[in-house]
Amino acid sequence: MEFKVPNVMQLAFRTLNPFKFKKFRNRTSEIRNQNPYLCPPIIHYMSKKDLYESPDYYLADELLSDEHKLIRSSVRDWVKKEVSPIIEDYAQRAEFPKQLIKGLGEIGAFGPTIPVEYGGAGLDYMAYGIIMQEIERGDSGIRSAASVQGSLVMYPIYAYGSEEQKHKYLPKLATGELMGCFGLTEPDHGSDPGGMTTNFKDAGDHYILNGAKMWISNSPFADIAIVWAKDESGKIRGLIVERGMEGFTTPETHNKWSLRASATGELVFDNVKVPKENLLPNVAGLKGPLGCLNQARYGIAWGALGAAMDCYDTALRYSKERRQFGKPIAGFQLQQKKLAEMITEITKGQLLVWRLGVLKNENRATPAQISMSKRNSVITALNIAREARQILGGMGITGEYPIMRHMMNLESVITYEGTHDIHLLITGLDITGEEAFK
Ligand code: TGC
Ligand code: FAD
Repeated sequence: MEFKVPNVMQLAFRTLNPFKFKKFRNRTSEIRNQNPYLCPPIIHYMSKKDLYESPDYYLADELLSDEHKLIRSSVRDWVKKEVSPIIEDYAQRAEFPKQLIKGLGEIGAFGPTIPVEYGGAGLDYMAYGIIMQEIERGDSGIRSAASVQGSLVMYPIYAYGSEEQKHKYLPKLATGELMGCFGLTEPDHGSDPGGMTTNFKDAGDHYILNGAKMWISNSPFADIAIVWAKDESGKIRGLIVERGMEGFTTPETHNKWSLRASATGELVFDNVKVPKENLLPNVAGLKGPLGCLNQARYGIAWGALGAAMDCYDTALRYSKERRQFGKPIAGFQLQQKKLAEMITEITKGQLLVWRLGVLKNENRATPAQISMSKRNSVITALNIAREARQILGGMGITGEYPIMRHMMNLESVITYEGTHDIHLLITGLDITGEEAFK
């Protein structure tokens, strides 16, 4: 059920002062008594209005071009208009808002860096990061859908696919006419995807695919899946599997407390006949899927900071408005410590991802640098969400504000695309030369 704020309410908030507020409250109580749906408690209106302003303590905006700022403001406007008003309801109902797909395509969120000739937006990596940041500011689940589509479905087709595959799939994926998912993780192989058992055999004019993938974002509604499986020699290869192929099913995973507005499921292959032209010809080995993860992890490094900034912005505004013991709680040292530490960590994170964007544009960002940023942004966001929730007191646990939703989402973000531990071990390996995974 989409929530609509009646115009009269919006007007009232624009002109809020203590006198009008009192009159307004009395009037809303009256209306609420007559029709609770039309006028739920007043706090609902206050929180549903998306007042977000991004913090920029070190004037990092000066590091962005006018084009980057324009992209940011249009994506931000889109999120405020299309995502913020509905996302809480969809998260509560554990449903992906499919009506956003078309708009995500229109704002360039699907394959921002894919060249225009294949239907992508042809933007640079800074723009890609900014788009992910603005979308995840709205919700990590919506950013997930975009990350998977752009970095984990379009990117492998673009980087490892044949010209026919690129022309067949990329333009439709860029608009959202086709949606995709990425199958790497298996029930018994998560952090260690090299141990996968999903496999395919040569059966003359096609392959026969068997196995199962688990925890797959977008799987329940995806039209195609990029599936990583071992060939008869044990080499990992990528296959494009299409919905409707006999023996291919995508059961949905239920009962998630996290990423509730993102659809997650399995991919099950029972003797699926895959045409030979659906093999990605230009990559073999674990570096295929890991190369895609570099793209997606880069987007998360920016995206998670978006969630952090939303939590900070919400908590800062609330702390100035909420009064206890006769003054705003922003005036208490304990709350200032929380807020000051939040803005410090956000500022550090902003500078880190900006520099990573420069390196990525120059094709100099290493996978280990991307790991460091993904890990740093996600733990920063999770810590900020936890502290911000406390600043809101009891209100912080409700869906009236975005913080608890962000916090629960981030529990997935810290696990997928490589866990917090795995990224630390990647940094450890990079600086010592000693592998500590095995
Ligand atoms: P290892 O022996 O180190 O490497 C095997 C081959 O891969 C190469 N390689 C990479 N290539 C490109 N990018 C990277 N980041 C790479 N890391 C390694 C490596 O050079 C080697 O190449 P070659 O030519 O010598 O064969 O592999 P390992 O088995 O020891 O594993 C290393 C480890 C643990 C770091 C890796 O497996 C890993 O990253 N594990 C985490 C798994 C993971 O991140 N899964 C994510 C699944 S997808 C997902 O979560 C999507 S969520 C999407 C959403 O909703 O937003
Ligand atoms: P495990 O690998 O079993 O890890 C369990 C714990 O052990 C973790 O704390 C981990 O850090 C630790 N650990 C593991 N190995 C080591 C080690 N060597 N040293 C120290 N500690 C270690 N996958 C996809 O392929 N496609 C998707 O679209 C996708 N979407 C997802 C969406 C959601 C909501 C979630 C939750 C997951 C998704 N994943 C997806 C899977 C995700 O990538 C895996 O969950 C993740 O890689 C971790 O694997 P695991 O859950 O099996 O945990």
